Amino acid sequence: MSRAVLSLGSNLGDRIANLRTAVRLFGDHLLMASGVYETPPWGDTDQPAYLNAVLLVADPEAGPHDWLTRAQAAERAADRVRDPQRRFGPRTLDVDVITVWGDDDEPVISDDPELTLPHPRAHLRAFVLRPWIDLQPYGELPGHGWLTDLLTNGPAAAEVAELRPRPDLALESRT
Ligand code: PH2
Ligand code: MG
Ligand code: MG
Repeated sequence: MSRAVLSLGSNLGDRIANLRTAVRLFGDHLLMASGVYETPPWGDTDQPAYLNAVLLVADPEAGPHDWLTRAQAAERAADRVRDPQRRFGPRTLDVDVITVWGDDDEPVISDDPELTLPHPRAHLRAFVLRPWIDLQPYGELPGHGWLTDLLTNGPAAAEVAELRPRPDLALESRT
């Protein structure tokens, strides 16, 4: 069994439709979808606000790289165009693999430059941690500790207040 936490983000085009494209493509592998949050742009701040959410997915057959392949397929389905000059720039859909648990239920730790696990910047990003804790109140970011501690004392804590829940925009959930 492999489970994963995926982060979704969109700040171009029909943002909620782009997030829903990802949800649809994960289909039967989707366990839960978080609430949707409107978030100020992080990193490269000269771009529109994002919608962000987090998915919990599972597939007995999938290895860590399968989640990456599926994430990239979802980005293509939303017509993502990459700008090599602007690593943190605007996009129709970004799907990042945040953490993966393997057959033994242990988190996968990897410094593979194509897929570093857990995601090397997740602990800095309120727009990842806040939706994630919707799904796993006792969740832990491997190597960084409890989500609840990260959200109150970690480097992302100051930004949590800037996130705006969008209960008017829901993603599907199978639970
Ligand atoms: N993604 C980025 C850069 N900045 N800011 C927010 N609020 N949400 C994102 O998903 C995001 C970002 C590049 O991956
Ligand atoms: Mg990203
Ligand atoms: Mg990405």
